[in-house]
Amino acid sequence: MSEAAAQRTLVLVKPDGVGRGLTGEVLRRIEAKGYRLVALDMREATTELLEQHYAEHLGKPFYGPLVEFMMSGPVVALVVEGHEVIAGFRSLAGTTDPTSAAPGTIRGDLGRAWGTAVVQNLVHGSDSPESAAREIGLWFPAL
Ligand code: RTP
Ligand code: MG
Repeated sequence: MSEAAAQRTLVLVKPDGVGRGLTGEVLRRIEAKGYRLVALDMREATTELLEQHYAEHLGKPFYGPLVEFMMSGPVVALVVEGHEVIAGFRSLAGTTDPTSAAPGTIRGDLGRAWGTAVVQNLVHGSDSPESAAREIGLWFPAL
C-alpha cells in the first residue's frame, strides 16, 4: 500500500470511554488491526467545537443530550490512517446503539450494560471522506 493511497479518519474516545478507562482498549483494537495513529490528544471539547462537529444533527432529539454528554469529561481525539480506515473503524466500532451492536465490536463488547443513553456509545468515527476531512480540520487544524 502506498502512503498516497492511505485514508484518514477522525476517531473520538467519548467521555464514557475515557471515564471507564477504556482508552487503551480502543487504541489496542485500532493498532491490532494494523492502522497507524497519526495524532492523539486528550482534551475538554468546547460547545463551539461540538456545534460544528455535530452540525448535521442540529434539531434532532438527541442533539442537546449529545453535546452535553460530550462535555461531561475529557475526550481523546485521534487521527487514524490506513487502507479504507473510515469504513474499517466504523466496522470495529459497531452500530450506534451498543445494545444491538455485534459482539466483537467496541460498542458490542464494551457498551451499555446498564441502560445508559444511546449517546453513551464510547467512540465516534467519521462516516465518509468528506466528514473525515471536515472533522480532522476541526479537531486538528494543524494537520
Ligand atoms: P458517531 O457519529 O459517534 O461515530 O456515531 P454514529 O455515526 O453511529 O451515529 P450518528 O447517527 O452520527 O449519531 C451521532 C451520535 O449521537 C448519539 N445518538 N444518540 N437515538 C439516540 O439517542 C441517539 N442517536 C444517536 C450517539 O452518541 C451517536 O454516536
Ligand atoms: Mg456519525
